[in-house]
Amino acid sequence: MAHRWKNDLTHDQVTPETLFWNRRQVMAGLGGTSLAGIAGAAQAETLEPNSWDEITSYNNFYEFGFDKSDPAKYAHKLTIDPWSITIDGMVDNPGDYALSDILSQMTLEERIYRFRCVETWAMVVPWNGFELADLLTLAGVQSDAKYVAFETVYRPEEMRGGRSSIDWPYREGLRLDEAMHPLTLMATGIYGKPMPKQNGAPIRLVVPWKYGFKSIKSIVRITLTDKEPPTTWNMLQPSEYGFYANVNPNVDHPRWSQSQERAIGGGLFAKRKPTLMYNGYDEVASLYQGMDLAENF
Ligand SMILES: Nc1nc2c(c(=O)[nH]1)N[C@H]1C(S)=C(S)[C@@H](COP(=O)(O)O)O[C@H]1N2
Ligand SMILES: [Mo]
Repeated sequence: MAHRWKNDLTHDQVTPETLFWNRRQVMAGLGGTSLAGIAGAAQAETLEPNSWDEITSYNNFYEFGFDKSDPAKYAHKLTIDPWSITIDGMVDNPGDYALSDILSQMTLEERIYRFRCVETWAMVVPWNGFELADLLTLAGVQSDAKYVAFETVYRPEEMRGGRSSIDWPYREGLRLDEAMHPLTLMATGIYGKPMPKQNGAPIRLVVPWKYGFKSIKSIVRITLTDKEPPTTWNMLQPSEYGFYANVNPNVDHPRWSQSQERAIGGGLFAKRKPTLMYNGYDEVASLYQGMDLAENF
C-alpha cells in the first residue's frame, strides 16, 4: 500500500478533508493492473461518514436480538479476549490463529466505505482493518479452493437473542476471487477505536459492494472449500437472500424495491438516494462478467 497507518486516529482527526485524501491514497495504493481503471467518480467523491453514535446504536446483530437497538444494549456481555480464529479446510497452514498473532503481522489502514443493508438503509463507515487477502495468504490457500466460509462465535450464555429460528452459528461465504479482492476487509476498528461489540468485535468482515448481511461479525472460523458454503440468510429464506447479494438497483427484493436507499442520519425526513450498482464499487464488475445477476442475486 502507498500509505498505511496505525490504528490510532481519533474521531476528531477524521475530518471530511482528510477522509478525501485517505480514500484517494487507499485507492491509488490498490495499484495493480486489474484495478488500474478505478472509477474516477469514486476517487473524486468525498464520503461523509456517519457519526460514531449512528454507527454504534443502529445495528443488526441477531445473536443479541432483532431490534436495531438490541446489540448496543446486550452485546457488552460478549467475551472478546482472548480471541482466536480457526483457519481450516484447503490451506497449507491450518490451525487456531490467536488474534494478537494475526494483528502483529498485519498493517492496519483506514477505509471509508459505503455500507448498504438489504433492508435499504445505508451508512458511511470509517473502518480500520487489513485486507482479507493478506490473512488468506498467511494461511496458504491451496489451488483447489474456490470459496471461503466464515462463522461467527456462538455462545448462547452470552447472546440473549440466540433463541430464534436461525440455525446458529451465523454463517457467511464468498467466492475466492471476491475474498481476495483488495476491497474486502477484515475490520478491527471504527474511527480508530477498537471495534465496538455491537459492530462485531473483535474482528469482522466488510464487503462494501454487497448487502450488509454478507459482512459477518465476530468471526471465529474461516474455512477454505471447493463448494459454495451454506449461508445464514440464504438457508432461512432462499427466495429472498441469495449467495451473491451484490448491491443492485435493478434486482428488487421480493418484498420491496432496491432502487433507492435511505441514509441513516438524515433526520426525520431521511434522505432517499438512488442505489448504486455494486454500491458504487464499479471496480468489482469484472468479477461477475457473463453472470446473470438477477438469477445469481
Ligand atoms: N454474526 C452476525 N453478523 C452479522 C449480522 C448478524 O445478525 N449476525 N447481521 C448482518 C447485517 S444484516 C448487517 S446489515 C450488518 C450490520 O452491521 P452494523 O451493525 O455494523 O451496521 O451486519 C451483518 N453481520
Ligand atoms: Mo442487513
